[in-house]
Amino acid sequence: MKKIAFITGISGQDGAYLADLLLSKNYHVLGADRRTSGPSLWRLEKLGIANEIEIVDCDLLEFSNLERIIKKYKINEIYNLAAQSFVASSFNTPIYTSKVNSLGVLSLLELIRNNDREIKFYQASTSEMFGNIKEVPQNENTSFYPRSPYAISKLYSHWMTINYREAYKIFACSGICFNHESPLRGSEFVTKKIVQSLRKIQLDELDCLYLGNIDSKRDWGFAGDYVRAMWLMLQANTPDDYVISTGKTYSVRYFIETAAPFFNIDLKWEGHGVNEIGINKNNNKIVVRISKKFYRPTEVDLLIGDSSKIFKNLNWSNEIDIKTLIKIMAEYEITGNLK
Ligand code: NAP
Ligand code: G4F
Repeated sequence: MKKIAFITGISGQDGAYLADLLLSKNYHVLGADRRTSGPSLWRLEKLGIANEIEIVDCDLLEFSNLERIIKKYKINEIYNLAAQSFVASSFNTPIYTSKVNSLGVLSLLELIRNNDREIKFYQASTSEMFGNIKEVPQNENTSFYPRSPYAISKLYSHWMTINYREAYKIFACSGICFNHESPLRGSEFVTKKIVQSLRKIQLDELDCLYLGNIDSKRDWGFAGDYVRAMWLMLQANTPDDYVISTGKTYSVRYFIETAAPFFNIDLKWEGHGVNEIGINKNNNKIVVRISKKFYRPTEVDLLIGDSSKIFKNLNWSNEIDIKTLIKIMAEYEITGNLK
């Protein structure tokens, strides 16, 4: 009998890579997709797996459809990846963000508690919970100081996951993932925005890339590596929480500088703060400008993870480093090919 995995957020970046991994391990994959006015399964199509997944109509805010799914299928593992995941948006939609990212998770945990406590549960937690960091690098014991409605909503569900594990002995795990990217990353996130815009500049379809704080630093890994960690967590002997990261950190500025040459752009910087500009030395055109519009009311300046616990317990480490990640993302913009 095939194991059944239920993935919420199947239409997102991680949902697609995780589905691909689980199919390769012979799971029956049930993917939750909510109704949207446009096509939502393009990532699964890009990976060539759209027809291998059973899609179920499901919004995390609709308890009744979650309940129908849990009662209908004999689910072995739930990977809760669905979220309003864009930090910047959460400042404008704090109530909506909290409903999906906090109460949506609680609904799933309640359904497991009341229907089938054998179901294993993965919660997509985030390094954003460290926020105004209290130590460098951040590990599972570092205290949290969230700096956005998004991070606060995720902290709620992180603790709820731990509470259901301790109170009801549910196999519930929280993966504290640091930023992970890929060619299938959403266009609103900075890495994808950079490579997409640089490609358009190269093709004369865009004059200039507008960014916010280019000096913030992130621990960027590859999504394909991170979904492997999620799966490993649910195969362990005991449920636990893990930091998933590369242990290296780079600025947004570094990301742009490293990506630019793939698009025949040779960058130099002039000016400071909001007046800083990035000039293409090849033609003296301004290709990067700073816009206050992309600053956040409260920023997370630096993230860098320590994943020694998951390396020691589950033998996980990342395989793709930052330079390879940038290369993969840049080449995808040019060729449109994933593999
Ligand atoms: P993503 O690409 O933004 O995908 C989010 C998914 O959630 C989409 O499939 C989206 O569906 C779905 N969703 C949003 N609201 C929903 C709702 N009310 N009901 C059902 N589905 C809903 O995010 P990702 O990068 O794959 O990240 C996956 C998870 O990991 C998220 O929970 C994110 O917060 C967390 N995380 C991500 C990172 C990272 O660096 N990528 C790091 C740490 C944690 P639509 O397509 O319909 O919008
Ligand atoms: O790419 P970002 O929007 O990712 P952020 O905010 O770090 O959040 C991502 O990673 C989290 C894990 O740490 C996830 F939980 C979350 O769901 C999401 O996947 O921004 C990265 C950095 C920020 O410091 C931001 O201020 O880039 C800076 N930035 C500068 N200019 C920009 C821009 N970010 C975006 N999105 N757009 C800009 O124009």
